[in-house]
Amino acid sequence: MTPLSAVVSGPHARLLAWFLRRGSQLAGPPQLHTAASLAARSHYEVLVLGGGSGGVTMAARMKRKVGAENVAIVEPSERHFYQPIWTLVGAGAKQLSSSGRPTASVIPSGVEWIKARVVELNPDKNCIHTDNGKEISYKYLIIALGIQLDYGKIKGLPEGFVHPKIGSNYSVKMVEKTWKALQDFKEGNAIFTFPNTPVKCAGAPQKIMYLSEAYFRKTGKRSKANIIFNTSLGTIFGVKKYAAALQEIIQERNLTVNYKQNLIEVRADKQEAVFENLDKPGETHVISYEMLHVTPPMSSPDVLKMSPVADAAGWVDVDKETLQHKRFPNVFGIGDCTNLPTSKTAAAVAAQSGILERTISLIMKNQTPTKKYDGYTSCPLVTGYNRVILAEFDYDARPLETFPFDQSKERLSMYLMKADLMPFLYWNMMLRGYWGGPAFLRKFFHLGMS
Ligand code: FAD
Ligand code: UQ1
Repeated sequence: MTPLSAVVSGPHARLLAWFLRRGSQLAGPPQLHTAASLAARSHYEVLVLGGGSGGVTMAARMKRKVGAENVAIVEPSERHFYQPIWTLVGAGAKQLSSSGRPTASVIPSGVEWIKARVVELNPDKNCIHTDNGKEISYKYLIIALGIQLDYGKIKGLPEGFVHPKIGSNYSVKMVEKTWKALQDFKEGNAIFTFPNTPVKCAGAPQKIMYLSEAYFRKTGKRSKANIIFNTSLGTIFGVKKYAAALQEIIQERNLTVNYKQNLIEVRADKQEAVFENLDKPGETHVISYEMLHVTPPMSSPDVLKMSPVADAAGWVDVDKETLQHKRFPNVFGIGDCTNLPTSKTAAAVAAQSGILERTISLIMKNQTPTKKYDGYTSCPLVTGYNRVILAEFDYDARPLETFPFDQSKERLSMYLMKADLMPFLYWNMMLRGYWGGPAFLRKFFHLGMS
C-alpha cells in the first residue's frame, strides 16, 4: 500500500505532517517513521544533534520523559550503522550489510527526524543552524555528533584507497577493502597502524591484526607474513591487566610492535607506507607493504571545533560525572564528541545514556544532578575468529569486570557475546533506551564477593 505521505506534496504535506503528529498524540501508538520529516517545526523541547549510537539512544529515553512530539533528531545520513561489527567485516567473519539499517527505522516513532547537517551552534541564543538554511531552537540540547575521521591528514589518502592491498575498518566505504587485501595477501609485510590522535574503540586497530594473523594461519600463509603493528602510542593498551595479556599473545604469535611510529604518508601505487618517529622529530622511514590497514587520525567534528560549546581541543566540554555542559546548563553531551576522559566506545555511550537521562530529568525539575558516571567503557579485544578478551574499565583505568571470571583470558563465550549478542542488544535494547550498560549484571554476579 502506498503511504499517504508519499502522494502528497507542497502545503498539503505540511498539513498532513501536522495531522499525523496530532493523530499520534491523540490516538495511542504513534506512526512508524517512513521518511524524514516533511515539515520540521522550528522549536523543540529536546533537540538531539546526531542520530548515531548516542543520539538515537537519548532520543528514545527523552521521548519517555517529555513525549515524542517534543523531541527531534538532526541527522543527515540515510543509514545508521552498528560500527563495532566492522572489525569482523574487515576479517570476513560478518557481512557489511548486517551492520546497517535505514535511519528511519531506528528513529523512535513519533520523534521528528530532521534530515540535515548541523552547521552552526548558538548556545547563547538556544538555537542551531542546518545546511538547508533552517534555524531550530530548543529548551534542552543533547550533542551526540561522534568523532570525525581525518584520512586527508595522511599524505596520499584518501585517494590512495583506489589501489588494492589497503583497507580501513573505520570507514563504511573502506572496510570491505580490508577483507579483500587479506584474501589477496601473498607474501611480505602486513602493516597495521594507530594514529597520533584520540580514536574511537582504541582496541580496533590491533583487533584486525590478530584476526589477520589467524586468517594467515588458517590459509597456510602465516610463514610468508611479517606482521607489524606501528603505533603512535607508547603502550599496547592503557589498562595494565589487559596489556599484559596482549603482550603474551604478541610474543606467542610472533607479532612485531613498534611504538611511537606515526603513519604520515601512503604511496599506494608503490605499496609503501611512510612513518615518522615521534621520539625523534624529522626522522622518517619507509616500509613496503603487501597489506596495509589504516586507522585514520581523528578529531572532533569541524562544526564543534569552532563552536562555543567546545573546549580548547574542540570536544564538547562536559562535566565528567553528570555530562552537563560546563558553561551552558541546558546543553549536554554524550559519546565520542565529548571530552569525557574515557575510551570512546558504544559501551561507554550505553553507560553514559542512563546517567544523562537522570541528569536531564533532575535539571528539568530544577534539581541538582546526583547520579555520577564512573567512566565505564568496554572493549571486546577480538584476538581470533573465536576468541575475545573482554576489557572493561573506568576513568582510572581500573578493571570493572561484569562476569565472575578472569576476563583477561581469551574466551569463546566472550567472542559469541561480541559477534552475536551485542548486535542484538544494540538494535533491540540500547537504541530503544533500555540498555544503560552492564552495571546491574556486575552487581548481581559479584553479590557476596568482596
Ligand atoms: P556515532 O555513533 O558515530 O554517531 C555520530 C552521528 O552524528 C552520526 O550518525 C553522524 O552522521 C552524525 N553527524 C556527524 N556530523 C553531523 C552534523 N554536522 N550534523 C548532524 N549529524 C552529524 N564500540 C564498542 O563499544 N565496542 C566495540 O567493539 C567497538 N568497535 C568498534 C570498531 C570500529 C571499527 C569502529 C569504527 C567503532 C567501534 N566502536 C566500538 C565505537 C563505537 O561505534 C562508537 O564509540 C559509537 O558509535 C559512538 O557513538 P556516538 O553517538 O558518539 O557517535
Ligand atoms: C556494551 O554495553 C556495549 O554497548 C551496547 C557494547 O557495544 C557494542 C559492547 O561491546 C560491550 C562489551 C558492552 C558491555 C556489555 C556486557 C554485557 C559486558
